[in-house]
Amino acid sequence: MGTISGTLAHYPDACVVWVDAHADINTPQTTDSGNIHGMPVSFLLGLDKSLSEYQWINRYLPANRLVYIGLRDVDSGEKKILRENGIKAFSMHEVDKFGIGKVVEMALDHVNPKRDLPIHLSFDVDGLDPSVAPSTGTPVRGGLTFREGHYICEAINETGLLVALDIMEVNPSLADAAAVAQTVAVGNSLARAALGESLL
Ligand SMILES: [Mn+2]
Repeated sequence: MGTISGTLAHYPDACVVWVDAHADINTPQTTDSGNIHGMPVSFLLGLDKSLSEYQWINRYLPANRLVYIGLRDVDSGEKKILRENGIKAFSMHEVDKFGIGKVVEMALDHVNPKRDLPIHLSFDVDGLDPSVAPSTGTPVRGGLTFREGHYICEAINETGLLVALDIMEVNPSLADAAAVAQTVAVGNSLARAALGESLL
């Protein structure tokens, strides 16, 4: 919420590419768990303004400037919110069906059709498969491969439009030391790819 609000303050026309196993778009009304960490997108879009703690959010992201990649654990209330607000989402089903190259192209065609808007990339490492990024709080099997995750970052770098990057949910207090080192290394590697490191 903080970083995307900051991006919108500086770049009011920015779009957001949100890579995650989860949609994080519950509202205080739809949530089953009560976890605020499952709600930030609903506050950023202004779908729920009931919590006084978040009334500092005063610029809302239009629903058509958000796109998800990698979803595979979405609550029923969240599915309804996505449908009702016309929010574009590419789940792992679409990644399997079309391949990651096509999915990134379709995602950018939706939020950034003329390739002229600033891009905020929010990359939750649980978008990756838990075998790739194990040290995270809410792992979900069946996620992006190491290369699929990097491809997203590389392709967004190639647009020349990246203005902000979040690498989210790396939690070094979870899992054993080797798994922590692996997850931190993957997070660093994703950041380098987003900032322009290429294979050749
Ligand atoms: Mn997540």
